[in-house]
Amino acid sequence: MTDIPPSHPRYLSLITRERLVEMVHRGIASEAGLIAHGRGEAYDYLIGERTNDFAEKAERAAVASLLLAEHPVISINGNAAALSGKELIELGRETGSLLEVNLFHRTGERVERITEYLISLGAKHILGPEPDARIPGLDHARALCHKDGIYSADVVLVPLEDGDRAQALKKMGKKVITIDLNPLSRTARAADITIVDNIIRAIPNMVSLAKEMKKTAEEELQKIIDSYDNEHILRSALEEIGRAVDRL
Ligand code: PTJ
Repeated sequence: MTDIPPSHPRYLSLITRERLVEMVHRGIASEAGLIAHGRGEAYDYLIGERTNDFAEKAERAAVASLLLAEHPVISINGNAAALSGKELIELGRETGSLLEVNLFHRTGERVERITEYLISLGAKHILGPEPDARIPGLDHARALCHKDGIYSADVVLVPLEDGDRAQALKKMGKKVITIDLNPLSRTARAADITIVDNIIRAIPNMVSLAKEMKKTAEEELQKIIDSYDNEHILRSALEEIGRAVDRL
């Protein structure tokens, strides 16, 4: 890894990049994942590289939805595993969600590597390597999933997702939660809850929220969900981007 001094003003961003590059070499993230990350970084600049109010509200509604779900599943792709593997496992534990490795650029070998990597981080049970169902309406290997996992989930968290698959999951009647720094992406617009935040901030926030909200009464959690308006959240994110000029 390149030696980056912690005093560098872009330290966090630079070590995150280094981490992703290393994960590409380890066969966990895909090469296309680097491009996806670059796009995310650009939007992160525009929202001030912080968790804004609109993201905090979405994170809260997302955690409430996972806690109230019958069968919540967290879908993990290469970038998500590389950047937030440990914290995603913790979120699964705190919300009672199953974890499923589900890839856009799917190869059996990469699913295996990500699964082994998550197990090395402490995951007890990971779905992914032996898919036995398909998401209807999608061709190719990206449709593959587990019957007991994503296929039968009522609520699914799909961070950094491809627009097509997010829409296909919606068509299956699932509640779709995404984390996407681009509020204009097809995924961001298709989802029921869009967290416009960097996954490296969003997941730790959601773990803290889950620990706190686990003790909240179901009716209170339901109120959080009922008062949530994703259209408004996406507009607020775009307004924040419009205010980037004020931060000059
Ligand atoms: O590991 P695989 O094969 O499943 O592939 C994963 C990627 C991410 C490469 C694949 O799903 C893909 O190509 O995704 P897209 O269509 O590029 O969409 C990714 C979205 O995530 C984009 O809108 C980015 O702005 C956003 N994004 C990128 N990095 C982050 C992010 N959002 C939150 N946090 C990030 N760190």
